[in-house]
Amino acid sequence: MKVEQRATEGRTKTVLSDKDTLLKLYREMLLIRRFEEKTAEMYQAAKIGGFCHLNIGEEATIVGTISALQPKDYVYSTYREHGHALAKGIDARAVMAELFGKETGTSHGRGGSMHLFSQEHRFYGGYAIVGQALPIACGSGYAINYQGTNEVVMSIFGDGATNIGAFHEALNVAKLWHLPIVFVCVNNLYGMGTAVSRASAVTEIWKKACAYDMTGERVDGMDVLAVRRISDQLVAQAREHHEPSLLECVTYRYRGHSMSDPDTYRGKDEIKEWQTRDAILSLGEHMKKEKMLTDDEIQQIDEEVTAQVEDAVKFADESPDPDPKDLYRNVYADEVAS
Ligand SMILES: Cc1ncc(C[n+]2csc(CCOP(=O)(O)OP(=O)(O)O)c2C)c(N)n1
Repeated sequence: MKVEQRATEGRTKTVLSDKDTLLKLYREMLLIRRFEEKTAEMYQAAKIGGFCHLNIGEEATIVGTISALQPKDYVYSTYREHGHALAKGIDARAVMAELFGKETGTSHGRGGSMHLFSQEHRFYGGYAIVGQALPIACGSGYAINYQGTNEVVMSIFGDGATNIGAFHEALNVAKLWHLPIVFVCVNNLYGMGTAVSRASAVTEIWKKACAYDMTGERVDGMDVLAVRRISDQLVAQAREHHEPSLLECVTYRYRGHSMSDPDTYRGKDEIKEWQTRDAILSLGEHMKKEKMLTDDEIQQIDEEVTAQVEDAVKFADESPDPDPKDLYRNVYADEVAS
């Protein structure tokens, strides 16, 4: 499928050609790919329990959007969030340990795959309910305005979430109150086994922004440089003018909805066709053509990233389980002094 972009390219002046930036984007996408491949392996080996949703195929959308943020900006995600957590700078060890249910994990092993969280990294989860995080992201946006600071909130969700009431409530209030939020819809064309055209009356999700008089953009979510360029603009719009926006990134997940999905609702040819546009391979080819990267360097980056993931697995495996006596810890917040 050829994604028809909006006139984004024409509006965009920035050209992303700095070698260090491109290398960083490449390495981050590869880390997510290798991390998720290993996660699938560990799930099959029963080291990881519960539900588990992978980001494989969506790396350009993840890295292109989140890399446009500053460390103090906020990210809210969904249950498909391992890649988002890594892109926000959380250590692969802490993410893998959380998947293993260990005390050293981001949520001390209490959250698992769907509930990664790190206050330090301003990564505010990890939500299992479709559309759940959007109004909560508005709360962070409101707090930023109230406190007069200039952080930005990025709220990331799937196409399925845009048919949920909370999506419309959040966009309405964000526009009304001029909240500094970039709403990012990861349109991977399916919500579990349901194609977007069977669930949404409007399949071009960016158009839903017009109901709230909000900037709406659509970008090829397999092209990390295109995603980064438009994200830079929308993040600047949120930071400088406190205006929210909706960005639709059209992408594809190569694997089933979750590890337990037999993936029978779509043809193998469709998956193969999307894989011909793989974002990591494309950026590698682009950098080779521009003489920024050689085959040997690509091999070396892969070895380094693979070693990082192996180290995360070893760390998770050797980490302690939570102590049963702490079962009720963190169930309720500590009492706040009045
Ligand atoms: C309110 C609610 N309804 C139904 C579900 C069951 N459910 C889990 S994932 C999912 C599909 C969501 O698809 P989408 O938002 O496109 O995200 P993707 O999985 O494609 O990343 C559904 C219906 C849920 N978790 N929450």
